[in-house]
Amino acid sequence: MLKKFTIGVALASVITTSAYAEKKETAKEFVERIQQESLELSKETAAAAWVRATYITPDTAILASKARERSLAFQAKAFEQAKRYKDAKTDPVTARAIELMLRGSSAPAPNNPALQAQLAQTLTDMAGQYGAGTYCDDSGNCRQLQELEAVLAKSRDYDELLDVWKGWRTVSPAYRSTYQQFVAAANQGAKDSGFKDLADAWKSNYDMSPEAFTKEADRLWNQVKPFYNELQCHVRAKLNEEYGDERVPLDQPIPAHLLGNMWSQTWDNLYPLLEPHKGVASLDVTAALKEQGYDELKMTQTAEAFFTSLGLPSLPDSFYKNSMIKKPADRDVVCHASAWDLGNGSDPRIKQCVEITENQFGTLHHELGHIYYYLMYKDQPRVFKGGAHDGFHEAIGDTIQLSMTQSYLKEKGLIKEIIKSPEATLNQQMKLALEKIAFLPFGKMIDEWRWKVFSGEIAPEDYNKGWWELRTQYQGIRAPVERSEKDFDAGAKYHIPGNTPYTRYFLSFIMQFQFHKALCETAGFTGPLHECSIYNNKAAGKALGDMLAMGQSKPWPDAMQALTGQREMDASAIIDYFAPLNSWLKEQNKDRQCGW
Ligand code: X8Z
Ligand code: ZN
Repeated sequence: MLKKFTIGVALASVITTSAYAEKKETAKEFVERIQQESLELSKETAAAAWVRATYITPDTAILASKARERSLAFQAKAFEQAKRYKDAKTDPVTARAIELMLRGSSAPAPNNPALQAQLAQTLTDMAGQYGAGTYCDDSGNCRQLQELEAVLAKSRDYDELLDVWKGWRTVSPAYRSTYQQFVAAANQGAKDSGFKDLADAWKSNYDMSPEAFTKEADRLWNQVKPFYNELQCHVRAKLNEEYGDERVPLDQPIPAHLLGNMWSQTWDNLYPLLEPHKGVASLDVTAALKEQGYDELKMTQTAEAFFTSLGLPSLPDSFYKNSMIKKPADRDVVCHASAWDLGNGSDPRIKQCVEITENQFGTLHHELGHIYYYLMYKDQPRVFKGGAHDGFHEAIGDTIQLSMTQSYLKEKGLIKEIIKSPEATLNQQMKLALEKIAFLPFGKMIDEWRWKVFSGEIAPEDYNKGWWELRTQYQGIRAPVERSEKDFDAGAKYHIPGNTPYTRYFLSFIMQFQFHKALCETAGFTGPLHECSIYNNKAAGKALGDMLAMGQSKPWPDAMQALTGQREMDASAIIDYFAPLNSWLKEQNKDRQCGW
């Protein structure tokens, strides 16, 4: 999750300015005052939220929730004031600032203080319950999420997989009604801020109308859908070989617990089952990290070294001092990885329960992508501190990971030899597609569900039914056992109780290939993109850093253009990147009945 404390989140309740003085304030003065006050208040909100996320107790719930409530009260008031400047004649910078202030945050403040409290409390409670979530099986073996995830990653035992899949989903029903209360309060907040509902508010963050954004996301999905369908078809066939016709019928959606991931969102843990050419160019980075004694710190520093190789600055000492990179043994924390922009750019931190695996190594790069965004835009006015849009923020660290090629890994001693052959390319592409292509429909459907929940199209009594309809429609997967409205399967995914919008990741997974392509061109690379690494390339680093430094001071197409020369999001880069795998999959599937 990307935590940002923009005006939306952190506005103080201490406006003492009289109505008369407010009236005389120019738009520019108004923007300056609000930023100042919001900065002041955010110290408290952020400190409380950090302590809450890294120390889950009933006491920290009270502190974080109260701080959030104060912040919402300020937000509501500032929003009311900002409306007056909506069409004010002013300079372009101030006009952009006002426009951003009038955008919907992920949880806009309702005007009613009781609803502000309800919003603050429901959010704090749900995230805490998710973070502390534990499943104890019949034999009294109690495990938390990352332990359960490890089973899904490795085991191929149908019943064991089913047990942990169902087990994790015993945690979320406890906050199903809390979620309903959250929706009521946040929807009211969206309405009080001039939006139809919370979905409308979320979709209004992309420098285009909400309607245009819906179409845009659909357009991108339609670009990648045929490729996803090929992948799904092939994976189903391989799982059918592994588990048999009864468990994985060839004309049905895939049972969700067999895909190597708690939410079936990325499937790269199935790579051993799906490796096109057995044993060619072994890519077991996890084993290498373990063998070479990497620990949490060394993994983080190695990720940092990629960014500094581009000419970007070193992380401040405070980053290592204040971040949480290891799961504490003695207390509950929210393990879901996140990056935090504290201290007005001077105290960036990550929070991640790092394990020594390739996946976690990737996530560290992802989080540092957020951190480098914070560092590069730290001198922007507060209101411009943010990604060009939220998908940009999510895409930076992932773009770097696309440069972790065989040559890079060899240089770091994480693989023994570089193997260049069509077979090796296919293997690599399969592994990456199981992460990047498998993710796309998941990235899209999460907010499809929420948009419908917020608009009322999915009623509270249909939460679970609506969830599984979309899971099947988009991903071609199904629940492995009968589910009911006693369950809250959407709530088993962090971003639902954490209330982090999710379309950002769908966009990111598409844009990161555009970014990779552009940076490789800047670096003067002329070969196939899957062989390009921008490691050590200062020209690419400069192009990236310049874009990051813009923050959200300009509409996102300007940032996109600065980096790529294009003004649009476009899936052709990701499709082209995977061209070898795409044609191989079509060949594999030619006698199969695809679809579900
Ligand atoms: O939540 C995250 C990051 C933090 S912003 C670890 N991601 C999504 C997820 O885990 O579901 C990264 C990719 C998708
Ligand atoms: Zn992120």
